[in-house]
Amino acid sequence: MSDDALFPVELVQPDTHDAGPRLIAPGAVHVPGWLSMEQQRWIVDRFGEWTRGPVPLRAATLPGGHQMSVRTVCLGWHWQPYRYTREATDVNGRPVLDFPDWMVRLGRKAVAAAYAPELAKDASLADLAADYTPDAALVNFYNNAAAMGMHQDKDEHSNAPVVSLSIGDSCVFRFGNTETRTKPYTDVHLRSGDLFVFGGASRFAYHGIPKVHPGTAPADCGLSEGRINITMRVTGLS
Ligand code: MD3
Ligand code: FE
Repeated sequence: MSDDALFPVELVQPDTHDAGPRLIAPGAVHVPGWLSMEQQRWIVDRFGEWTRGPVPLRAATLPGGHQMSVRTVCLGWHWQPYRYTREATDVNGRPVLDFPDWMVRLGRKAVAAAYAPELAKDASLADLAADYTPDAALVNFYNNAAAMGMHQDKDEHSNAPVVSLSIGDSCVFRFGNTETRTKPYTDVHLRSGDLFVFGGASRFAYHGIPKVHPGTAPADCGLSEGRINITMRVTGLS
């Protein structure tokens, strides 16, 4: 018998994942396993619809000419480096899809779950949930080779929280600081169904995705390979 049958390589690193929600930094809360498998499959079905157009999944080209490895489709407002528009003028000029009402409701539930007073330890954050009205979502797709470098999200004219949902393969999420794109940072494993909310003092922190772990998607999440990440935002635009 081979040694790897006796001592199997763990695809998923044991970590604090089963310990429940945790505060990573002020305003940054990780809620593992927040979406049910049924909700994940339903969202994956919607993702299939969104990618059918009018604007296809596309890898954005940064001003230096570098093309991102992550591909994105947007809802509500189309993000292009580094602004939001109603038409995808950097892709095919077509209008962006509407931001769905169900996603506004999901965003509110997400902020309420993450900023429950006993978790966030900041009562002012708990008040944000009821009025939270995201109007843009970036829906990112990562294949096995995709990664996202350390960056800040500051194209929004609002300091409202960002809600992040992960489906499919797990990844390493690197959460940094607001001052530099380098250390200190905290690496967190994000898995299918996880919620992460970034608000308050964490809203403008540097962050990135150094690595996706191929073959780690749960069989019943609806995605056989790759990783989907939805980030809901308040653009502050009209
Ligand atoms: C922290 N996406 O779309 S989600 C992005 O998994 C982005 O696709 C990553 O970074 C992904 O901009 C990370 C977590 C995330 C999203 C937005 C944030 C963390 C954030 C904004 C501010 C602070
Ligand atoms: Fe980001």
